[in-house]
Amino acid sequence: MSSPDLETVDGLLAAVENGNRRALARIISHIENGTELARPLLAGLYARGGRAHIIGVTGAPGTGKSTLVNAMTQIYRQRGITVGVIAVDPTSPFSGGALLGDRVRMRDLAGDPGVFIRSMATRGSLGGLAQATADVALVLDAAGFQRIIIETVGVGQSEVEIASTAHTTVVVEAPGLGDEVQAIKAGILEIADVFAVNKADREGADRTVMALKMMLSLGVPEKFQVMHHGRMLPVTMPASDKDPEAWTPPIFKTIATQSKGVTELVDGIEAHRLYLEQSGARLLRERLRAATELRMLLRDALLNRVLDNAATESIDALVEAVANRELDPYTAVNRLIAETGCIDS
Ligand SMILES: Nc1nc2c(ncn2[C@@H]2O[C@H](COP(=O)(O)OP(=O)(O)OP(=O)(O)O)[C@@H](O)[C@H]2O)c(=O)[nH]1
Ligand SMILES: [Mg+2]
Repeated sequence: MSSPDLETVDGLLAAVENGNRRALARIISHIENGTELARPLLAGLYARGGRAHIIGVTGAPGTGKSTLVNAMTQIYRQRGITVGVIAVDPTSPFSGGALLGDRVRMRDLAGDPGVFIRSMATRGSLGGLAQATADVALVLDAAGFQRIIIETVGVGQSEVEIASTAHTTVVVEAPGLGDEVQAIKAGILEIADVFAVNKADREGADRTVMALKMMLSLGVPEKFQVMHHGRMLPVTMPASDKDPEAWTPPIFKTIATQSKGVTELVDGIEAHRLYLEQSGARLLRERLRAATELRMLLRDALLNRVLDNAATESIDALVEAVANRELDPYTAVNRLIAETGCIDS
């Protein structure tokens, strides 16, 4: 077989479909660096995607997410299932201690062609970090990885954004980090499909489980609603999604460092995967994902078009006028849109 041409879009696409890891790494670099091949590559990959089950693993710093992802990956591999791992670190633009630690732990999995691990930080990309993560997940999906695990630290909006990329979101809690359940914020409960109470070898794990059960019985915001993942989206729901009782997030106690409870956790994730498929909820999530992604890209595209077409001086002048309160920002925006003629107003 002749060696594949990794300089062209077609060559890269063909190679990645055949499981060529160099092609995989190159495509991801194109996407991360936003090169001119990025868009045509993503366009070509899109039709090849849609098969992987995407699992988001989120939680407060230090709860054991990376250790857990490592243990989960090993269990999937024992079952013959291939896994792509994306570690998202929105806080550090450089490979900091946490990422370095991840690499050391992940070394157990190195050399296995059924595993691909990639760390991502805020870097130049077509969209923001959430979009870049979705794009890299698409590459791994098109490359044939059956499960894609995305680890992200639960800070600010990022967990919600990443969650809109995942089919199953695992929220990781750990006892003894202050209050009972640190991440009990409306946002994180809303996105959880499965809970892992990790560090169950530590005191207080049962209390954390109890606290979670309490929260769940008090009523998690209804799942699979139009407001799912905090976004109001214009979608019609399949009838089977209207039952909010259909899925109650299970809670698993785990000791990631000893791989205890992780088989049960993986089984819980797989049960959710089956639930999504059988109830039709997966289709709904795909629709939500598509709607979110379209809006995000549309917003960026229109913004760039207006900014590209507006004269720098007129933007500066408007900024100045708004800062001096001579003009309100709404009127300023309308003037910019009118001036550039990008959108009929
Ligand atoms: N006792 C105990 N320690 C654990 C367990 N799981 C992970 N740890 C330890 O907790 C520390 C943090 O683990 P990580 O897996 O890096 O946690 P993380 O959530 O990925 O951390 P960030 O990515 O920095 O947010 C490490 O020292 C782990 O060895 C566990 O089940 N029990
Ligand atoms: Mg980590």
